[in-house]
Amino acid sequence: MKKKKKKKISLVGIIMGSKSDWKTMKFCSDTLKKFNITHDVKVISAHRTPRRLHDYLKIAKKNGVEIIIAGAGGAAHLAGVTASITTLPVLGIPIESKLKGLDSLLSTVQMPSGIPVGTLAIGKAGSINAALLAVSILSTRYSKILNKLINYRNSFEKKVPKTPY
Ligand code: RP5
Repeated sequence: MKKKKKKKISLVGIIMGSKSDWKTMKFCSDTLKKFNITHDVKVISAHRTPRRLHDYLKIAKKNGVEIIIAGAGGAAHLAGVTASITTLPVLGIPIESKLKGLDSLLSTVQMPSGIPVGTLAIGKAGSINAALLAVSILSTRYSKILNKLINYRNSFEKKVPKTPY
């Protein structure tokens, strides 16, 4: 009898408003890969593909996704709309835009009370930090991830010189 293939569970779901966001969101995926965190990556826009967002969130929760990371630029409502649909924690990455990402930052961070979005910095730093924050959240539940995070922090400290010259 053929063995049934074990379904790979994604712990993190990365979504972004446009394919053009990938150059920033790739840093998030690459950082999760360093920690061997299974994740899926989708282009889903709150205004261009609202049905896709609803469908994805339904499936994501059923499939074991524990954290959603959403990146969007301009009038960046993707993270907020996502947080309004799901009870999973949502981390938002403001993508650099024509206004240098300030519009994206304010649209993502300024959620009225009731529906929170954990907003990171604009662009690459936010993309990397969203992944690291997801790692940190997951580390409270998964000891393997915690060990990796501790190692990462230790190696990070070693990389910083003690003097500036
Ligand atoms: C947003 O509009 C996307 O997240 C992207 O950052 C921005 C521009 O999208 P494109 O015109 O490049 O598809 O919805």
